[in-house]
Amino acid sequence: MKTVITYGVFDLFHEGHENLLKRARALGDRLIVGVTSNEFTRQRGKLLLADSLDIRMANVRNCPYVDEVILEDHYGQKVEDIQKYRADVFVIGDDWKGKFDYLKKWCEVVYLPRTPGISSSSLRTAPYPSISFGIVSSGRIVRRFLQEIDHVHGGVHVREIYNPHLESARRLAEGYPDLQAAESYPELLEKSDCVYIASPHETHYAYAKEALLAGKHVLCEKPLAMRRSEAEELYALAEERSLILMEAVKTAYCPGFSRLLSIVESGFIGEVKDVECAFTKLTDPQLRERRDRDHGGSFTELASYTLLPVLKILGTKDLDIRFESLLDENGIDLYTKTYISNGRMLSCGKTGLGVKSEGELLIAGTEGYIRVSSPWWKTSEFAIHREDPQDITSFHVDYAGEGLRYEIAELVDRLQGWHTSDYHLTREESITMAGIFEQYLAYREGLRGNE
Ligand code: C2G
Repeated sequence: MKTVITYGVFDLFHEGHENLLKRARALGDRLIVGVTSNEFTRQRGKLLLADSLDIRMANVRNCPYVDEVILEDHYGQKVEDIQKYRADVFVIGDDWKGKFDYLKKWCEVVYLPRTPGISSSSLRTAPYPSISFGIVSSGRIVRRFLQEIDHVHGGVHVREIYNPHLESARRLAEGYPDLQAAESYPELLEKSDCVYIASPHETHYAYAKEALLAGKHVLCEKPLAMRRSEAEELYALAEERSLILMEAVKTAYCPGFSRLLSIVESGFIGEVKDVECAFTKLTDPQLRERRDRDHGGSFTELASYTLLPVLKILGTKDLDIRFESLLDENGIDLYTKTYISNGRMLSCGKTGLGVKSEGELLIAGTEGYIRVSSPWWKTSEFAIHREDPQDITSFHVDYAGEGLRYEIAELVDRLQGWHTSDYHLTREESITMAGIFEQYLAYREGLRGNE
């Protein structure tokens, strides 16, 4: 009996997949198909999936040429499976030509021609064939965004960029053949489905509001707004118009952070009692965030990150909030500690600009603690510790590139309608953050008054 094995994601199962499986089965007497898990698919760089794993496996199982379906969830598994299932032939489409030659040590390797004209990617973009992003601002983050969006293969393109300093947008656009500098914000809105707002903090609210009023989806850099009422208004506008509004706190959308939260929720460390985290940076004192007396400082710059695990774990209700800041001679906070408690759990988030500390996140519970290694906001390595110092369970989840690809992928997922929940960063969490920014700015004003 000749066993054939093949692997694939099989998202939106289509005739290309079926043809491949038919020809694979014809090479032997039994066909085993490995369907790649969501997490492993993502780890291999494909961020968008329309179908759940259950549906993808069921579609493959229902295909008449398939005898057995297995799950593929890690690198190196093919080598194990070929030996375990005594596979004689490994088959894959010729888009992978040469990539699996190392398997020839164990079995025959066959690359079959792909069926032309059809792919999961082209089907995935069908509901929203092409999503045009317009970017507001041309600061440091924009180049990163342009690199990261290339990793989200869902028909997303950046076409327009706008900066009130038109010259600066033009200069940036020159480096990218598909990018145009818009002459005005309304022009950018008119030509885009969706805007990414990465302008200075204090301008976010106005840009986001104008975009929503013009019927455009919004991905807005943090902080979305500096007042609770502004954030509430923006989410209400988005809801009325069935538009997506997302605050780009990138940690919220990265796979490692989601895994961490799920582990906390599942009671691995018992009841959580404390959350401590820090995000500090040594930056050039000439930068905007060190000079802008009204909107600069460590809190406005970095607290969106430190507030994230706190609100995720403590929730948004009945919070008691207290701040302690050290201001520089311009009245800008160089270092701030934010203490938030809800009567059952405590927390402390530290932000610093020009002050450096360890960028760790520690979550203490009644049965142990979780330590997320620095930089915790790019969540990748974390470990669960218990009373016995030898008792450590470690986790590693990939964090790819600059991490912005995860929030972009989430936006595309939601635009395409594959995923409708905002659980990674809820409206309530985002609004609560805006309220805490408002409270902080009032606290800092008070401190300045005392000087
Ligand atoms: N395929 C094909 N013709 C198409 C589209 C896909 O023959 N028009 C083949 C692919 O070459 C692959 C299989 O169908 O052999 C599954 O394709 P995908 O779902 O795109 O999965 P892929 O990314 O190739 O996953 O670990 C291996 C991977 O999981 C392979």
